[in-house]
Amino acid sequence: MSQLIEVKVPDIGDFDAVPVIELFVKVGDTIKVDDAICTLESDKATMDVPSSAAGVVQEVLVQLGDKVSEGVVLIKVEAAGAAAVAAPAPVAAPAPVAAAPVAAAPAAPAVAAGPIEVKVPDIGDFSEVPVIEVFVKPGDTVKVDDALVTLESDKATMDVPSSAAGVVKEVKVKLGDKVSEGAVIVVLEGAASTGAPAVAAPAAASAASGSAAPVAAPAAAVASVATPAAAQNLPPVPPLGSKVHASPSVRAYARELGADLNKVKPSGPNGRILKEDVTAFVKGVLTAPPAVVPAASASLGGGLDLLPWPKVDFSKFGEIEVQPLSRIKKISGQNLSRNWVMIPAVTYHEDADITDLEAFRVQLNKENEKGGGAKLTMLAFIVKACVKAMQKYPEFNASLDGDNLVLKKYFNIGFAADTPNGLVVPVIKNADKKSVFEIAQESGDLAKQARDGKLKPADMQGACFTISSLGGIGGTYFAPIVNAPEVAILGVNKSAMKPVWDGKQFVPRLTLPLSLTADHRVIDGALATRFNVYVAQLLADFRRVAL
Ligand code: CAO
Repeated sequence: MSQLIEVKVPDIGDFDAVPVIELFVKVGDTIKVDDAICTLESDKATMDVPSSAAGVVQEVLVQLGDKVSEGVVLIKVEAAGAAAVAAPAPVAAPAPVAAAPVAAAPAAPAVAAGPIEVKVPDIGDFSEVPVIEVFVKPGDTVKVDDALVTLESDKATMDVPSSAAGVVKEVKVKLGDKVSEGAVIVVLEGAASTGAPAVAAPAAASAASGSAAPVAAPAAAVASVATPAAAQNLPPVPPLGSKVHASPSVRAYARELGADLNKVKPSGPNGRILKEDVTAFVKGVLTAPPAVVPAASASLGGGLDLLPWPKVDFSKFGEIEVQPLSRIKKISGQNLSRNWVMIPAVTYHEDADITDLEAFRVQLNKENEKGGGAKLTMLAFIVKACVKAMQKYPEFNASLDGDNLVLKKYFNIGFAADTPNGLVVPVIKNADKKSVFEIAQESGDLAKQARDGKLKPADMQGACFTISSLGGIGGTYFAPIVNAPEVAILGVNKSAMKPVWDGKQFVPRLTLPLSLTADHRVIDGALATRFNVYVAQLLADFRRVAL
């Protein structure tokens, strides 16, 4: 008859509320006695919890990141027969290799400098355990808690930390040596010891409780090891069921670098991951060219999945000349590419009737000629109209910051300026507080400085909204690219006389084409069109700006 057996966290000595960092089983898995169920890792120790029962996993009661203590049920296993059930009788578990108590004991008096032997502490039931890694050599300076060697039996991997700080005078073990409690690992000198290592008492691990007849329990219920105290964060989540074979110090090293041990190719004995393997993996990731994703997976939509840029020998087809891109073109090119790719932008078009405004502008400029004042430009009127529209529709004076929308209470307007070296965007600060004359004067000055390459970084910072005017050149409509982190940009082309139906007849009206591109994450189509219509109304009758 089948029966359900709870597999619990056995006695793990002094440890309590230890996070589950790896989980090796899932519902439906068939496991044997001694198969690892999960790995627990505190800041002091990494422990594999082996199963005390054999059978099929019916329930997994813990998740990655859960904190567990002795007695917590990890899984429920349906055992096919009595022979598969583990003994409820307590078995001896290896004691945790205590590292921190050495360093943490504030009361321990400092010992005068001199040779100090660092020995294998109490490692529970283990003896004659092979040394599989040696981390130090003569001349190295070690701190208390630094891993000196890794020992590995068939049940446990343990880092032996140093119980003192100092300079390594002699390393008494080499790879493959078998050591037991009390064996000298290194001799340190010129150091102050913090006292004798305090080790946790050997723990008795109770295996899974089952109601059936007891059979032989696993020899070591918990493998206990020490890690550098610094490593506290959980590593990248490994895929369920995978078993990474690495010492605690290597795990800590991988965690520090953010390397997923499941992806690291082991080169150590029995498929063990060495520190060098982690280093090689990280180097490989950093130096690898961007992966070309096969077309089949491109359709899944992850990443950009772009083909590499075409490499063509143009000289094969005719004479060529190679010119390096200007600094401005290189910088703006990167920004434009990012904005084009990352912003779900839509462009909305509107025609503004500027017949009266243009007549007004020409009239004012005539009057002004006599006084020698700044020439009024259409751009200055458009800046003023946009500020008014942004005051009415504040979403246009905003930036996305994660899940937040940052609404600005100031009105700085950038305008695209074409220069011999490329496009720059000087900014008219606090345009809401400036007159059209002042804006015309300032934009003229900034445009000149831009063409002369004299703009300072501060002149190009802090814009809330941008206007790109091609009106002096021509064009009908275009689709400008939003200048992130702004959420909208207004493109302007050359005004032209167009026949407009006034209800009775066609009349010639000076029409200004507007092209508003807006970030759809912040501004939807209805709002964008309202903004555009409002700007057109303001330009059609500029008295509205004063309202
Ligand atoms: N319709 C008709 N005529 C226009 C006009 C418009 N929308 N805008 C300007 N003009 C006229 C001006 O009145 C001026 O005529 P006059 O010499 O007879 O007075 C002439 O065109 C030249 O104007 P301008 O372009 O030099 O001056 P501006 O103040 O309008 O613009 C600036 C200044 C800096 C915006 C402009 O010089 C510029 O660099 N524009 C290019 C912007 C750009 O490259 N945008 C594309 C960026 S990519 O998205």
